[in-house]
Amino acid sequence: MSNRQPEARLQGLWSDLVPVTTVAPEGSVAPRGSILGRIRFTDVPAEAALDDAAPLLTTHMTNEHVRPVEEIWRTALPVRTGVAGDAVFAEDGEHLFYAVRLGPQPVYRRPVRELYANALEFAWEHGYTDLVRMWNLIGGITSPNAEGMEIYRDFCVGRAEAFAASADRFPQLSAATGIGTLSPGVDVCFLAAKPGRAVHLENPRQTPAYKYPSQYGPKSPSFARATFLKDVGAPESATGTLFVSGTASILGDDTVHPDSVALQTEETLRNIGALVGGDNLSGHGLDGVGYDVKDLDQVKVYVRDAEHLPVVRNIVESTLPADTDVSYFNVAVCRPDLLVEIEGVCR
Ligand code: 3EB
Repeated sequence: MSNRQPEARLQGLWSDLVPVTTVAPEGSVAPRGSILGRIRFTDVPAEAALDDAAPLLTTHMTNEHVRPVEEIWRTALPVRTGVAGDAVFAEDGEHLFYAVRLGPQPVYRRPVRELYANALEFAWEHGYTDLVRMWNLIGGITSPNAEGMEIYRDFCVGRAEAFAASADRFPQLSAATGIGTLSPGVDVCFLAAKPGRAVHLENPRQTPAYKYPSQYGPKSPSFARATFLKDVGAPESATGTLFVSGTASILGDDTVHPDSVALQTEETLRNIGALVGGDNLSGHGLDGVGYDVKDLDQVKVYVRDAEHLPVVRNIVESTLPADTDVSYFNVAVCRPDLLVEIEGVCR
């Protein structure tokens, strides 16, 4: 396997997390801001590390069917970076980016619980008590662990135990993605913020994941369908960024259209439309803000079977504007009957 640099960058993933002008002291940072964190989607995994003085998570999520890409989170504020155990982090006083890789395990439950406990403890200690967006990139997601339990279910147990143990500190779950990778092990990273800016959303078409019945696993997945992050210094205003979780062809708690990738893609886009629409946002106390599925950007599309890539691309490209940043990954989704999952950001 080669260790080459990504050939392509998701332009839209050069993201300013905060409105530059309102918070950056004049001339204190480079015009495009500092890097808070990077996620490199490439053909070999690596330990989370500081690279060029910025946190870098490297995950094995590309193969011959898709292009390597890099997601970059920027901020206009001065950044402090560091190492905490196996994890790397950066903070700017408003936001925290934290990234860590857990190598292959016979059973994930306990090491995942410890990873999450450490991560939540770190965020709490540094004052980043609003979780905003979490990514859980899981090798062999629908394969059995050493005890025969599906790795995603095994992962969910450890994560749920960590959240249960810190429920007094983190009573609210944030937007997240749980998706397959192409190497064993689990890559986790997240964005968190100082308190008072995050509003977590559910989807009117879907059962909250934390209420999924036990047929999907002994512990329900710990995430919300989206998180709205209000702009810094605008607690009353409805301006901000909406982080849309990995979304699939699920209605209620049921997978729908198990045999049609086209119908799954269309249902997923309808789910996102219902999630980001003004009715749903106002139902969560966010008045005067609402989006259309066409506003989704920094899009990641996960497709289980390589032969489905063309049909999924066609539907996504005919739904979203031509200048939308979309990246495709050929990885497994967390239920064997899910063929596609889509996430993104609305601004
Ligand atoms: C779903 O709706 C699809 O376990 O963190 C989506 C987003 C999914 C996040 C997670 C799982 C997760 O249940 C799977």
